[in-house]
Amino acid sequence: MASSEPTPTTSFLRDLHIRFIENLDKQKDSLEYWMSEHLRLNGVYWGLTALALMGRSEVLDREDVIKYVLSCYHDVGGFGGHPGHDPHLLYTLSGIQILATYDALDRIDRAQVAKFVSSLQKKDSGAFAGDEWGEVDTRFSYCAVACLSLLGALDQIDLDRAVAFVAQCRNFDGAYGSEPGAESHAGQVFCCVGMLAIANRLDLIDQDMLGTWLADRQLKNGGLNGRPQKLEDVCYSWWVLSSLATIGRVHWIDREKLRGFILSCQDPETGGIADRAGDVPDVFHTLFGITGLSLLNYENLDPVDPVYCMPLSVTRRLGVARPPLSP
Ligand code: GRG
Repeated sequence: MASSEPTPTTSFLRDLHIRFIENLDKQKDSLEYWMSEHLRLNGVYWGLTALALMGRSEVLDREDVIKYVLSCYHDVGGFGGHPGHDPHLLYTLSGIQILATYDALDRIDRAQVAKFVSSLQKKDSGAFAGDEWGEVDTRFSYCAVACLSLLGALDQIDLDRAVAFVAQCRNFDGAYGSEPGAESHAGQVFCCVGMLAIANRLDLIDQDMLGTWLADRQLKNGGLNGRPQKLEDVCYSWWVLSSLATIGRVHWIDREKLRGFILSCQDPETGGIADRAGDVPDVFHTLFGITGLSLLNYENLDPVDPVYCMPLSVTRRLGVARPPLSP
C-alpha cells in the first residue's frame, strides 16, 4: 500500500542546517522575523552556537555580530533582546556567551556588567530577579552565575545564599522547579544543576534520584519530554541530557533511540530541526537538537559544555569548564 508519510530522515543534514542558519537573517519580510524581534539576541546566540558546534562559525561575520551585540547593550550594564529593548538577564547571558565565543569580552565594561548582574540578587532569599521588575525564577539564578563565571566575577554576589535558594527548589522527586514548591520541569532542572555546578555544589543534588527522574523522561519513540505526561520535544534533548551529563549519567537513556528521534525532526527540504517530526523548524530547536547529538557523541560535532551550552573549547579557554562527574 502506498503511503503519503514522509520517509524519516536518518542521516544528519549538516550542510542544510548551516544554510538554514545562514539564511535566518535574510527573511526580513516574514512575520516570524518581526514577531521574534524581542528574542533576536538569543537567536543570534542559538545560531552562532549551532554553527560553532558544526565547525562553521565563520558563516556569520564576526565583526557584524559583535557590533549587533554591542548595540543591545545599556550603560547600566545589561543587554536587551534587540536595540531599544530593556535589559534583562536572559539577554545579558546571550550577549556574554556570544562575545566569549568570539574571544571579545574585552569589548565591554566587564565590571559594569557584573554590577548589573549582582544588583539583581535579592538580599533576603539569595534568589535573582531577571530585571528591575523583580520576577524571581531559577532561570535567573542560572543566568546570573553563568554570566559572572564567564566574566570571572563570581565574587560579586552572595554565592552561598544564591545556592541556598536553588537548593530550596528541589522537590520530593529529586528534580527542580522555578521557585520553592513549583512543579519539577526539565528546563528548570538544567538551570538548577548548571547553577550548582558553577557554584561547585553538585553535592547538594540527590544524583541517583534526579538521574532516575531525568531518564524517565524518555518516551517509547526515543524522544524526551520535560515532565511526566507531556509530549516529547527536541529541546529536551538538551535540558534533560545536559543535566544527565553534568551528573555523569548520560548512559541512563537509550542513546541510539534519542539520536533517531532528533534526526527524524530535521526538515529535509529547508534544513533546520523542529520540536517534533513534520513541524516547522526553528533556530531554537536546531541548536538543541545539535547540542543533544553532540552530547551523545554522534555526527562528528564539536563537544558542547553541558553547563554553559557553549563549545567546550571556549569554556576551556576561559578556564570555567568542569570535568563531568563519574557515576
Ligand atoms: C544557556 C541554554 C541556555 C539557557 C539559559 C533561559 C534558560 C537559561 C533556560 C530555560 C530553561 C527552560 C525553562 C526551558 C523550558 C523551555 C520550554 C520548552 C518550556 C515549555 O514549557 P511548557 O509547559 O512545555 O509549554 P511542556 O513540554 O512542559 O508541555
